[in-house]
Amino acid sequence: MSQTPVRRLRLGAPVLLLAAAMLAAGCAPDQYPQTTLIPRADFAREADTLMRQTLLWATIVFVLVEGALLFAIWKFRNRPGAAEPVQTHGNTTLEIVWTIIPAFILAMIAVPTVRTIFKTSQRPGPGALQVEVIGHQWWWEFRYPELGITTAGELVVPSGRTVSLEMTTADVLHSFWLPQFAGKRDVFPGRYNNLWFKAEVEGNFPAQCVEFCGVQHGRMAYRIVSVTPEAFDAWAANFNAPPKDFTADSTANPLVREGQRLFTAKGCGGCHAMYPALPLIGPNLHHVGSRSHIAAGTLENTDENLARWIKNPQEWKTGVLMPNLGLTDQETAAIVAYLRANQ
Ligand code: HEC
Ligand SMILES: [Cu+2]
Repeated sequence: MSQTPVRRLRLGAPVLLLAAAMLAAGCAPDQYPQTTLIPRADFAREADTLMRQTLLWATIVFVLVEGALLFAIWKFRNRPGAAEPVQTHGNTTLEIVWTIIPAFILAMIAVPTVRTIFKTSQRPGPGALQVEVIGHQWWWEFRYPELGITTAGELVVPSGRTVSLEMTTADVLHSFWLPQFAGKRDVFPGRYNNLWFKAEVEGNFPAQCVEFCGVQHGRMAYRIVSVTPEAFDAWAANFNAPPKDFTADSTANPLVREGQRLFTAKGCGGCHAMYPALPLIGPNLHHVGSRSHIAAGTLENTDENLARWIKNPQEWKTGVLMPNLGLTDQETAAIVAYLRANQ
């Protein structure tokens, strides 16, 4: 009998598993993976260097200890007629050596560890871009006090400039993580924790809340969008422009005007602000049309996904704190057009 089907299955299984995992994740692989192993900022490099140094010492210890163990097993294995090996009780030289060597290795790990802890706990100096990070069930809010900006889901930063994050939560504990740029810090109600980094590259990087915070913790993602300083200034200037009032503009697209009317009539404005710096219960939606993702970084910002979300947010994020407002397809399309026009 041929074994081909079995072999094909064996080869196919890992490929199928990978495909299934990607389907489960619901997305194509990101341009940049969500990993700490490719540092792209000063803070992340500190942690990475420490990790590599510690790993090096651990590898040396592992090779020496396992090597000695294997050697002893081989050398003193039982052989027919072999005499009992020499029995040693107490050897001062040996004891001094095996106390000094581990003490030396521990010092080689402890000194850089403590140094890195102190260095990464320092507050950045003046000139850093201040951003307030606020965790919510289940999305992250970003406020730029110096720029008068409140936004959500995407932390936009200029590359080459230190960003100082003051972080807290509006409800339960969450943990903010910048995989490629810095470490993780838990956020607590009524307390501010700091984290800082200076992005070395531009790009759109995925990240994820890392403290279990309720039913939709898994879909509490966000993006770190690093852009050139010029692009950042342009983004901030554009963001600061007040929202357009299409209802007052008789030449505006009627669908967009209807969308703006519905946005107020259906109560969206009770939870969502359209003004640049106004925080409300839900994410600030000023310029939501220009974000790369919606639903806390979990859905690509296409017209289809925006409509799907607005029509029934509970379908994608069960238990989410945005109610299903029972909109018709037409009403949804009008609101999508309005949100898109405001960017
Ligand atoms: C009771 C408050 C509430 C109301 C009313 C409400 N929302 Fe929301 N909305 C939220 C919350 C909370 C979120 C964040 C959900 C999450 O991702 O966990 C959200 C998320 C969103 C998002 C995604 C934003 C992003 O960047 O991820 C959009 C778009 C949105 N709402 C549009 C609307 C529209 C349009 C309406 C009116 C039809 C509306 N919302 C009504 C609370 C509300
Ligand atoms: Cu969380």
